[in-house]
Amino acid sequence: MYKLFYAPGSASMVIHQLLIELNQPVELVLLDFTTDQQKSADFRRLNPQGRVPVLVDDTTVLFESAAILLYLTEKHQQLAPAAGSADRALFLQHIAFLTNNLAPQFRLWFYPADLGLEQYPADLRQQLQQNISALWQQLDDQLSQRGPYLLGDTFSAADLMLTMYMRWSRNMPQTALAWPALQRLADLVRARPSWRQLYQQEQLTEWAGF
Ligand SMILES: N[C@@H](CCC(=O)N[C@@H](CS)C(=O)NCC(=O)O)C(=O)O
Repeated sequence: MYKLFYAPGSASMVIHQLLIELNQPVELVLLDFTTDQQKSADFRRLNPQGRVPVLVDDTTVLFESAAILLYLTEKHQQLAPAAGSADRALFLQHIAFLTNNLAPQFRLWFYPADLGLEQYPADLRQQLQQNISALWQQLDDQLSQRGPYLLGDTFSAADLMLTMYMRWSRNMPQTALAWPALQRLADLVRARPSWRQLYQQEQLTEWAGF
């Protein structure tokens, strides 16, 4: 059985929802961020950065949500296009785009300490919001041309990842739901039984959409 180290609503949620979608039983190990459990020596042996998610699959220990997502979709041959296909190329591009662009902006937004700051001055905060909004605009343009999912008519694990990032914007001055094609994709993902199960298991409430 898989073991997933997680914190509610964090970068582990895409992997948690994916495992539900794949119908895979999983042992969930909750890390309490309020007591910095993710920085313990034991957990750092699994991920030296002390961050979730970490997936354990027998002797394989994997961190980085994008790598775990690709590993699981490949292993179970579901929720990702076949290797070598044109859609696969697009799928890989989406995963790389999201983790190389949205994720670092959100990391900065939520962790000013990464820049040695306790909190951001207003102009820096505004700049981060603008950077994220520009990415929402790019994704919305793309989805308006070919949606409702990132792969057009085909739902994939990339949509789970995008929805997770959208959720993180819920308390920002401009939330991702201000963009109609993004709202449509979020509504589709949030209508899935896996989303409801995820919310129950992680005891999430905000931005439920159901
Ligand atoms: N690039 C990593 C980022 C992981 C990450 O930043 N996780 C955050 C939660 S969203 C975390 O564990 N934060 C705890 C900390 O930094 O102490 C991934 O996508 O897996």
